[in-house]
Amino acid sequence: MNDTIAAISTTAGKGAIAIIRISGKDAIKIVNKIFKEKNLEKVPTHTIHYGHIEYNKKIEDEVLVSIMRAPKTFTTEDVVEINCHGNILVTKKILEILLTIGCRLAEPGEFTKRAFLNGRIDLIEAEGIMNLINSKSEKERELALNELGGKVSNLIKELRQKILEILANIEVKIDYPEYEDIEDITHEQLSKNIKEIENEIKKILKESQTGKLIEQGIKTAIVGRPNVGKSSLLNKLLDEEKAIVTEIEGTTRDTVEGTITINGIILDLIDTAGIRKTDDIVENIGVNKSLEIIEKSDLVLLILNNNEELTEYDQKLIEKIKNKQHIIVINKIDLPSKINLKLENEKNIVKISALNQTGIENLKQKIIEMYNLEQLEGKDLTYLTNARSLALLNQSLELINDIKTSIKLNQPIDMIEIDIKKIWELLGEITGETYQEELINQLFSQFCLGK
Ligand SMILES: Nc1nc2c(ncn2[C@@H]2O[C@H](COP(=O)(O)OP(=O)(O)OP(=O)(O)O)[C@@H](O)[C@H]2O)c(=O)[nH]1
Ligand SMILES: [Mg+2]
Repeated sequence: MNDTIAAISTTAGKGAIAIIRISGKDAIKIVNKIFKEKNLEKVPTHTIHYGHIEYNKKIEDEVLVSIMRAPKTFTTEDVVEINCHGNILVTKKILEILLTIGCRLAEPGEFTKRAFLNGRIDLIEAEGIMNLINSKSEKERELALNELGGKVSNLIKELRQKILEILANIEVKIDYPEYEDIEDITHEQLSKNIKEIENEIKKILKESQTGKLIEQGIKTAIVGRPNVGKSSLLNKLLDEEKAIVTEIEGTTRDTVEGTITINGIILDLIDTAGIRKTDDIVENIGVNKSLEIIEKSDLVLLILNNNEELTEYDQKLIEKIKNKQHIIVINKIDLPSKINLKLENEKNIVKISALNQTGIENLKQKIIEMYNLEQLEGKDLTYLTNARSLALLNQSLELINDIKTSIKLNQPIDMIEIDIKKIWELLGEITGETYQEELINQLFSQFCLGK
């Protein structure tokens, strides 16, 4: 942490401008050595300076240099940003010079890591930065901004505060038994307190499921026998002729993918090869892949042909998707109905004609209902999304179950207190208030270089 780090903070492609970022106690001194026009060590903080980078009497580029002195900077250290021309040869050259005259190349995520270690942001905010950089939809961007802005952190901090109060109550009685006016915390009281904490954790976990949808989208597989109209449906949903449609069975042999957004949620659509028994080697590989895709997807759209009786393969597929989130789509309703489908208790059936483009909106509406996407509009997106945090919340719930058992068994309060403390620590790992160095290194290494 004592050295001064540098990295190119913009992407490697061509652009009008690229930014090289330098952070550390010698940041200004080092850049000053190659800035031609003026003495940057003398300029006020948070100012921008026009000039040239010169090294070994050679001008390398015309630049704007931002000087930001500690502590009001991203890392809380002295930070300099060089805006140069956006060509990889130019940026690399300037970076090389910086590395020769005293900077060390930053590791991926090291700027953000310093911001965290110096206490400017917590782990949820750091992860928010990463999520913002990686966000693919408008909703995901909003969610990341809430993480970044500390809203999500506050949720956890409030929960920890409540636990701390319970702990304080217990401790006071243990440390000062002579104070008669402090009431003993009873098992009954404790049980009530723990129930409250449990409810809050469960609420965050439940809402986080939606967060996961926003972040990861819904992997949607379109499956069915050959020729039922899977590719036709994909094309209609995407509003482009992405997959080949013919009257020949087995047209789609490998998967075709596309993406649509419904109420801000990304649907990753995968059109698959029609499922049947075949001797064609290529088609057979496609069929097996289709079966695999069913396993891996979040939502299955099983397409059946309204104009044909169900076959053995249709039945097999209905059986296969029974325990998955699914919608049965009966296609070709423009043709006479010959389908003999009896499905009691099946709520999710939609009838369409991919050819005439009828029922497509109903299908979308069904998906909106299934995932409560309606409610997502205007909803406060304050919840945790990453697997690390969710695992910690689940561990906390397990401990709560242990505590509930201990209370039932009337175990001494100071024994139970140990588990309560553990929950407090686990929740601290979410925000990074309690952390292990190894975890921190691993986490920040997932960041982009220069961030
Ligand atoms: N009448 C009618 N024909 C349709 C409809 N949807 C698709 N078809 C026709 O059915 C045939 C097969 O359509 P595809 O979309 O290629 O079917 P698929 O399920 O992708 O078939 P494979 O890729 O072979 O598994 C084509 O001739 C389509 O024009 C529909 O709603 N009504
Ligand atoms: Mg097809």
